[in-house]
Order: sequence, then structure tokens, then C-alpha cells
Amino acid sequence: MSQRTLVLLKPDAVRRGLAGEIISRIERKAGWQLTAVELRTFDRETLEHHYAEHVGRPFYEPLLEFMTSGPSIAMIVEGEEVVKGIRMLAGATNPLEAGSGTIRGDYATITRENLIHASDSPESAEREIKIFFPAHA
Ligand code: DGI
Repeated sequence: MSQRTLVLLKPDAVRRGLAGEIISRIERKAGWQLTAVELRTFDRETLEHHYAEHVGRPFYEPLLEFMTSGPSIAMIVEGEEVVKGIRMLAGATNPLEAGSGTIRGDYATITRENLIHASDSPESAEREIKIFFPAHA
């Protein structure tokens, strides 16, 4: 089923020059298309909205500090089963548990700096697209 999803290449991906490599992996999947792309340093308010489910967790404040530390790339990707597909490409949240061949498994070591966010369901995707790309909601 054709879907869309919200992908963030986090500040570590941009800082480390991995954005091109990650976008390239996404682009090479048959039938997937980038339909919106923006480089932006997110403000706290945007991220509070995005990560509302994690308020109060011990990693919440460091996560927001990291996510506001420099520019990220926000994207909408559309295509066949793209929600699950990009989660598979990204790998597990903890890079040490992410398989070899996944983005996190290949390039990240710590959970906070895990390079990429991808929506976890079609419903989350629509909620997150409203936050980062209101004109595309
Ligand atoms: O959808 P994910 O990014 O894989 O994971 P998530 O939505 O559960 O968590 C969002 C981000 O919060 C995750 O990419 C990194 C951070 N995070 C989640 N759980 C932990 C965490 N950071 C630390 N340090 N420890 C955690 O247990």
C-alpha cells in the first residue's frame, strides 16, 4: 500500500556528513520518492510536540538538547510500505542492537545519537507531518 512517512536526519547525521549516504539508501528503494525536504535547526517547541510521549523520561532533556544542537534534515517520503520499510532501513533504536546493514547498525553507537527518526505507524506519520510540514498536512 502506498503511504507517506516523516523522516528526520538528526543533527549528528548532518554534522558527520552522512545525510547524502542516508538519503541515497532511501532513494535507491524501488518506488519510494522524496516529496518534501528541508534543512532546519528545530526549535524546542517543535520537538516538545514531536516527542510529547517521552516527557518525564530520563533521556528526554538530553534528547531535546541534542536535537536542537544543529541543523537536521526533515523529509516526507512516499511509496509502497514506506513506514515499515524505513524503520527496517534505520534499524533498532539502540544502535548496538541494530543489525549490520542498517543505518544505525552501520554508523551509530549510542542511542541518543542514532542518526535518523522515522514515523512508527501511518497515524504517527500524519501527526508528525503536521508538525514539520504543516503545508503538506
Ligand atoms: O522511534 P525511535 O527513534 O527508534 O525510538 P523512540 O521513539 O522510542 O525514541 C525517540 C528517541 O529518544 C530515540 O531515537 C533516542 C531517544 N531514546 C529512546 N529511548 C532511549 C533514548 N535515549 C536514551 N539515551 N536512552 C533510551 O532508553
